[in-house]
Amino acid sequence: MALMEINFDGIIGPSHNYAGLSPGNIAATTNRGNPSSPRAAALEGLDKMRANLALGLTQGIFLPQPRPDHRWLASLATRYAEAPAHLQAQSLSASAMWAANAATVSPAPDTFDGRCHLTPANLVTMPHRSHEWPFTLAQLRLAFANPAFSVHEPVPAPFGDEGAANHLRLCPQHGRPGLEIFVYGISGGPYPARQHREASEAIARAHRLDPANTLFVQQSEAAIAAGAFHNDVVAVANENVLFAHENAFEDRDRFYRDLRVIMPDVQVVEVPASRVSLEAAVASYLFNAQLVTLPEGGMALVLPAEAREIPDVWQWLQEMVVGNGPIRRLEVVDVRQSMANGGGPACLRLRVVADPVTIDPRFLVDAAKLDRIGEVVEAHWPEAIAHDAIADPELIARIETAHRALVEALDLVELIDS
Ligand code: SUG
Repeated sequence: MALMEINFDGIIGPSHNYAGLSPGNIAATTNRGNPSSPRAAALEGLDKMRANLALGLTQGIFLPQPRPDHRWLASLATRYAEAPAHLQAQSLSASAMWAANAATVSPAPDTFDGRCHLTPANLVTMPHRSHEWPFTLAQLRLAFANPAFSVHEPVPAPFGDEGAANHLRLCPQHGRPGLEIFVYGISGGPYPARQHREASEAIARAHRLDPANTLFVQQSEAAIAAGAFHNDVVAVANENVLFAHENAFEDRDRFYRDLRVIMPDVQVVEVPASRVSLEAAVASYLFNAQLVTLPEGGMALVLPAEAREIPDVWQWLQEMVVGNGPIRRLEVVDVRQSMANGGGPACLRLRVVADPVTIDPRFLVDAAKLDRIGEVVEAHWPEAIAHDAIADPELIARIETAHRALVEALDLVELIDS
């Protein structure tokens, strides 16, 4: 088995818009009501995937979800045209683009049965995200149908689970056994803590993880209150490196102590609050970077362009790459349309460690396939969505036609007609 890390990016759907649906997500609430550019958003996402392919990384995709979600509206005894405005917005959101919230993934080397386990996130805290999981589950079952994988049902409500965005894995190499860290919230000032410890514990049990190599760590309340609604806004890990803000965890000293007992050679690259405040970390999304191992060796940090625009952040990063640490390269990508809803480069991808031959090839991409997807986007995705346009039946018809065109181009019709 040639196990490697594969990043699955959510293709940004044709209904991408700014509805301000996530309290505690400062970018999303601040940009509420602004016009969106779904076409530009999707093209930015494709360019990010192209940049990762150019680094020599293996890339996968997830389909956008059919929107509006008529099944969800029917379960609420309404239909799109008659639904109140907030239900229209919640049923139309393209939020499944943030694939880091699709599922929690435990690679095969970490599990007792030697299979790679995936549990779709229930996302119950935010109404617009709470109806993503059925389609996500169907998509995971199709992409990972091979017996090398075990795909679970989501954890039941009321225990909130937001998937890989609150999960860190440290290991000597991706294909070797690792330490899995589940980060949960208890409270965050006025904002909800979206990841509940009970959900994380249920997933660790279902994934048959070794309790000796599993940690449950509380996210700091200050981080949630500053707008880090997911832990991946303040920390990211790759192989033996943890890159985190000093104030990411509630009891940092204890966490680092426990970490070093299990993994003595862990390298913690910590950004002190005296250099980059939590607020600057949230505004720049410097931790919402993809920390990746390059095929030629060494690690790169794939950062959003916003990180270059905040002087304290960029200065710190410049000093870090010329220092003696494990992260030696910075790659900047432009995902502004997603960023304006609080989703950076790392939010847009789900990492899976697997042998690519065990994955349905329709979910893997090369440059040529990205070009084909780009053509569908150019031809069908709305150029703009104004805030007050979401009630317009013509726009909805256009969104649905665009989605269908992509599903057909990717030969995945069985997924929406099931
Ligand atoms: O759940 N934004 C998403 C952003 C998710 C980012 N993901 C990670 N950090 N992994 C959220 O808050 C905003 C949609 C709107 O308001 O229209 C939104 O859902």
